[in-house]
Amino acid sequence: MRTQIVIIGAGPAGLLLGRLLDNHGIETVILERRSRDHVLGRIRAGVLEQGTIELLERAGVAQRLRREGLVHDGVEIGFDGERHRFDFKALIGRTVTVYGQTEVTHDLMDARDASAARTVYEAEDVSLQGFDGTSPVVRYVKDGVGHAIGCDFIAGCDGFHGVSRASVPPQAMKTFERVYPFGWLGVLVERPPVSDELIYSNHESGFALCSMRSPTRSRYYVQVPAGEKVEDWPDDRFWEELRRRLDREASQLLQTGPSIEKSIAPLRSFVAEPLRFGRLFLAGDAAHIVPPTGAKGLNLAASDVGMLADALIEFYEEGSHAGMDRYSSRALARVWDAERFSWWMTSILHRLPETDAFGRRIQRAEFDRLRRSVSAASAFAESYTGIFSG
Ligand code: FAS
Ligand code: PHB
Repeated sequence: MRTQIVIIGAGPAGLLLGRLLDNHGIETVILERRSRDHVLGRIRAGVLEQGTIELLERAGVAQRLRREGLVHDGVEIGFDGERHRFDFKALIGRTVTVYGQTEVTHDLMDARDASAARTVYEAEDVSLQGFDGTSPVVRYVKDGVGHAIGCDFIAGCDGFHGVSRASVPPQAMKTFERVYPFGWLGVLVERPPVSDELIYSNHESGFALCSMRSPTRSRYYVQVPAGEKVEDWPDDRFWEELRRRLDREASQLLQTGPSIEKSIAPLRSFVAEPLRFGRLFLAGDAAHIVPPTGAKGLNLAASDVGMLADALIEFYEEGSHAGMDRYSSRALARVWDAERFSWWMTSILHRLPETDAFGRRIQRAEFDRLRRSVSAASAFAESYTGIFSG
């Protein structure tokens, strides 16, 4: 079998890349290790930047997002019982939209299913060969039968634990990593959110986040030590800890209920360089990971995909290699900007081992500076809403 581009992974990065290329008549095959339902069952990101929405519109999958997405003009940050609202619209004229990654994935899957493009779910033992030459081959097993697909290029969109980055010879890649000694315990609950906008809270017991998926469905997180197990966190314990970490008003308005999903996400900062190895390109979590504090993970994946799609379209339509040659450096500039912001936001909002009395005063000073300085608040608004000056 042969195609133009094999995309590994049917998460948001792989599906969005497939759509953007499909719209230019470029043939792709997506190989996904899990079932469609398993991919849709993951509860991940919740906040979309304007740039991501523009890409989804370009991909022709933003209709439901436009109807159901919740446009937010700002967010609130709480510190030891106080809360301050950052009005992005007033500060820099931009907004963000709350629309779950699950819904983005659903919309992309539905569009792909309605097209002639091929997706193989539950593709096992995916392996990559020949991407350092001119005729890459991707092999996989489906229902016990081995298959091989010859292609022009491979897009590794298979997440942090995928096979693509692992297929690159270690000496050809540099990695940069910081693993945080805590994770986020997240709960989904069929209750109205505690506030119309997100509340990021720094409490001496630890970080908490109040988010949502719709006017009737909320998403909450509390920071927990690394190694914690979901089974050690019955709902009552979760609600008690979340209440403790919120200001009085939010704590009183909080509507609790039975969790419909509960999971713990580890936090790390990670970047692999470069993002191109011959005819293999990495995009999304396959190439980098950010702590979710800055709501960048999904948006960064979309940003990579937009750049990679433009480069591949330019190659097929104009025969130019310029975009492909520039992809890694262009994408990495945006990646490191998001890594910096996500690390900074994580460091000012979480209880870190080094958050001694001095560290806590520094966190307080950061909060006060954000509240008092329009330029500091505007810089925060630019990073959070995804303005990249690269
Ligand atoms: P994904 O990991 O979403 O998709 C990769 C796909 O490749 C998966 O479907 C996987 O099954 C498949 N795959 C893996 N190995 C394969 C193989 N060998 N063969 C074939 N397929 C293979 N970001 C936020 O902004 N906010 C959040 O709150 C947030 N929470 C998160 C919680 C968790 C537990 C995780 C892991 C990430 C979270 N993220 C969050 C980040 C997340 O949203 C990612 O940035 C986003 O999923 C990136 O999309 P992809 O790059 O497509 O990777
Ligand atoms: C979410 O709604 O899941 C969410 C929102 C903002 C973040 C992280 C997660 O920074």
